[in-house]
Amino acid sequence: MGSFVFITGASSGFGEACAEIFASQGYNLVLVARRKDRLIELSKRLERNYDIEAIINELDVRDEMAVSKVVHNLSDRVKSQLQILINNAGLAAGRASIESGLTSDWNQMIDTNLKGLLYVSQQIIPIFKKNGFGHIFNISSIAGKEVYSNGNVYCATKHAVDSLSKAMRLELVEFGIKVTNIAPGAAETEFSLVRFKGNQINADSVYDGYNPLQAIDIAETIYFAATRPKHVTLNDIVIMPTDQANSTVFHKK
Ligand code: NDP
Ligand code: 8X3
Repeated sequence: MGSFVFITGASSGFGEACAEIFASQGYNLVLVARRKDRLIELSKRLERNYDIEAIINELDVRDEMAVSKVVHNLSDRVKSQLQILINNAGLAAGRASIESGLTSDWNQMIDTNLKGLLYVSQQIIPIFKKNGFGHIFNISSIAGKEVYSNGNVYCATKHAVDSLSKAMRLELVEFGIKVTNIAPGAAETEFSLVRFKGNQINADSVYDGYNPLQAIDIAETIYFAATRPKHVTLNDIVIMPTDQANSTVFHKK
């Protein structure tokens, strides 16, 4: 097939699951994240199991120059076959009121979820334009549709991702580039462990008493959207656990 998929935050959760599903269907990969050891392990496994090419780069998406360098250093062959960008790298840091929140947490979320997504997109969009096709997936959240208590800055970054998806659609429609915004509800990944800074008990309690989404559910949804006919784009997908009604109402047993 030859097509390449560029995935940010490929070292765990949704990004890793996307890498697996696209590899299993014969796509080649460019995988970036900060934890290089995980990328090495993942790329070796996927190349062995699916006979695909997986290029890895240790990358902090907050580093504008490093983002530019990683994309610049892709070969012309890879660039010409790059078809899909999954802007997935992101996190919540803490869950606190504005009065008591840590500004370092705010900076990390804004710099990663918002500015990092912009830096990567700015580098990839010209490649898609040159290729005459491309599909951008922006991972927002139900937190990008609704605001919940003490979610302030995380919700704001995800609302911003939702807005940027709309903005990209306006800018890219004339180039045949698709933009899909994905807004998942609660999914059991490393997300809560990161949010609660390694506190496993607090992280586990987020998923107590109901059946959350798994990373594979998001990956399958992205794969489905990526494989629609050329004239069809799924613009905005809200995907929830059946046990979750909105960002705060869960059916717990
Ligand atoms: P994980 O914590 O499992 O994965 C997050 C990924 O983002 C990791 O691969 C991590 O890699 C990467 N990442 C974080 N910061 C950076 C950075 N500065 N530079 C590069 N990569 C970075 O969580 P999820 O898979 O759940 O999260 C993926 C996305 O989905 C996030 O944007 C999250 O906000 C969003 N989301 C999650 C939901 C959930 O309930 N789980 C629901 C809705 C949206 P590394 O640490 O190696 O850099
Ligand atoms: C992750 C889902 O509801 O914890 O974006 O913000 S939520």
